[in-house]
Amino acid sequence: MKTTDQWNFISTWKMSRGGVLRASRLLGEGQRLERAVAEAVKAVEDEASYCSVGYGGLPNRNGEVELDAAYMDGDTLKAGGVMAVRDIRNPIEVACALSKLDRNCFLAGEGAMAFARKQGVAFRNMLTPAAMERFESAVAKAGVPERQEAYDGHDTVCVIGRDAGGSMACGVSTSGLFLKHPGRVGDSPLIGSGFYADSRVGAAAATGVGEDIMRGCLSYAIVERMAAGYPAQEACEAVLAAHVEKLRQIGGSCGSMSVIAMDREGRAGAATSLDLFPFVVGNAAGECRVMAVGQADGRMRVFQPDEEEWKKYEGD
Ligand code: SD4
Repeated sequence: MKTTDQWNFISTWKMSRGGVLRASRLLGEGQRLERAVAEAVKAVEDEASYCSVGYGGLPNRNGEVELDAAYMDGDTLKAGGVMAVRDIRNPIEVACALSKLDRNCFLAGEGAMAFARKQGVAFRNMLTPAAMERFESAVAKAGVPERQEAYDGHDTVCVIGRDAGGSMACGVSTSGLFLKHPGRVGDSPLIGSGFYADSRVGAAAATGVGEDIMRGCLSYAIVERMAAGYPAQEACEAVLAAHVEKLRQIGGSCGSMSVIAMDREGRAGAATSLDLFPFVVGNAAGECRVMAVGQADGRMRVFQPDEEEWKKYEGD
C-alpha cells in the first residue's frame, strides 16, 4: 500500500479550501491523517458564514440546528457518526471518537449528545443570528415547505485524505436540509451512502439530497467501481449517471447529487447532476485548487473556472 511519498486531499465545495490547506500543513508537520481530516472539517464547522455546516448551519422547521457528521478510517474500515445532534461545536470530533469503538459507533440525538458530554467536547448554541433571520424570513414568506429543494441552503463538507503511507480516511459534516423535519437524518452520517473509505481501494463521499443519495448507497458503489479497476473520475461518472437514470426511470423524486472520490493512487474524481459543482484538490506540493465539475452537452466536464464563471456562482 506504500505506493508514493505524496499526500492528497479532495473535498466538497469552495468553502473547504481553507480546511484542506490546514490539513496539508498538518500532514507536513507529521500529524496523523485522522487529525488532518478532522481539522479540515472543523475549519468549515467553525465558520459562521457557511450556512450548511456546523456553526451558522440552517435550522430545521422548529428553528433548531441539528447536525450530522461521520468519520471513517480506510485502514481499519472503522467508522463512527452522530446524527441529529444539537449544540455540539464540532460534531466531527465526536464522530472520530466513535469510530474508535467496536460497538455503538453511530449515535443519534440525546444519546449522541450524552456521549459527547462524556468526551468533554465543547458545546455552544449553533444557531447564529443570520441563520435565525434566514429561517424567519423563509417561514414568513412561504411557510414550511413539504419538500425541500435541491441545494437550497444545504451542503455538506466532505474531506477525503490520503497520506504518504497510502492510508485513506474520510470525514463529513452537515446541518442537512434547511427546514427539515426534526430528527431527520440525511445520507451524510450513513456509511456507504454519504461516505466510504477503504485504503486498499479508495474513498468516496456525497453531497446533495440525502434521501436520493442513500437510495443508491452512492459512496460504497463508487468504491466498489474503483475496486473493479475504474479510476476515480470514471467511477464517479458511471455510478452517478446510472443512479440518476434509474431514479428517472422509476419516476418521482430525483434531487440534485454530487460526488467526489479518490482512488488508492491518489487520483481524484468528481461528478454532479448540477451545471457547476465546486470541489477542492490539494496535495503535498502545496497546491490547493478549487476545481469544478458540471454537466455540459450531456457530458461531465471537469474544469478550473475563470473569474467570470466564479462571479456567476453564488454558493459556498
Ligand atoms: C443531507 N446530503 O443531509 C445532505 C445535505 C447536502 O447538499 O449535502 N446538501 O441530505
